[in-house]
Amino acid sequence: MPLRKFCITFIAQFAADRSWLRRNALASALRVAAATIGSSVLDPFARLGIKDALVPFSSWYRPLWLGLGVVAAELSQVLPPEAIVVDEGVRSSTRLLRHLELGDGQAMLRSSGGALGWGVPAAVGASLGRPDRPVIAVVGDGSYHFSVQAIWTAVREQASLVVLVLDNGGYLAVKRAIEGYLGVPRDPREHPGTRLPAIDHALVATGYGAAGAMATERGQVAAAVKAALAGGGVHVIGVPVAEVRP
Ligand SMILES: Cc1ncc(C[n+]2csc(CCOP(=O)(O)OP(=O)(O)O)c2C)c(N)n1
Ligand SMILES: [Mg+2]
Repeated sequence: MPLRKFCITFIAQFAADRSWLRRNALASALRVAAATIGSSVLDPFARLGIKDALVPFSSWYRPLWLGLGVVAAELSQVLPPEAIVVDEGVRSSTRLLRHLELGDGQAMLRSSGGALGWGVPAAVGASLGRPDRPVIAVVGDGSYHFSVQAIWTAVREQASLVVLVLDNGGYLAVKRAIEGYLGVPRDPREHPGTRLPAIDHALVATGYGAAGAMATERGQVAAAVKAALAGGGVHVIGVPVAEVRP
């Protein structure tokens, strides 16, 4: 198959695929293909990062991620009046908090320290300490995996909580720190060890006995959180989100 036709077929298949995980896997494959072939056709896509490369096609392409404003708005819709929200969203936090509407009876727990892995255990503690109040943790995909085993504790201790994993594909804060060090707004090069592609965070949680779900489209965050709160127990919801850059 000529290279041009291969590329068009590949990107069309990528865009049409309904599975977010498969689409990410295809994006990774495209990067590998670009590195292997070194083609002038594929290189721009891989160098820019596939998400950015697809922006021009956004009128017909269903995005891979949700905007944080959308996530916050949907969460605000379904937060019970006495909810406790735990935030370890790292780079996503500012935008999330800007759009999240919290009332007087609702509480927000955050850490002033920078040690990752605080969020999920803090949410477990909040739930065990205040079983009368719904607990919702919002954590980065990296932060989640720093202490994911706390999900097992939560299940074992019969806690009730909902964990939203904001999946921006890895350690964005580390990438941003490298760019800050270089003094550039965006460094298109690969930064080794900063990507966490194609992890099914919800499925990992099911291995610990929790319920897992994905929210990939508008309306699904609100629906998934509402259903999780109604059902009780421990729920992890994976939410692909946009990278936040200044
Ligand atoms: C215990 C610990 N290890 C490493 C770091 C360095 N670190 C700071 S932010 C970050 C990435 C966090 O990733 P994620 O939770 O996905 O948030 P994002 O930066 O993508 O918004 C890392 C590894 C840290 N702060 N604490
Ligand atoms: Mg991340």
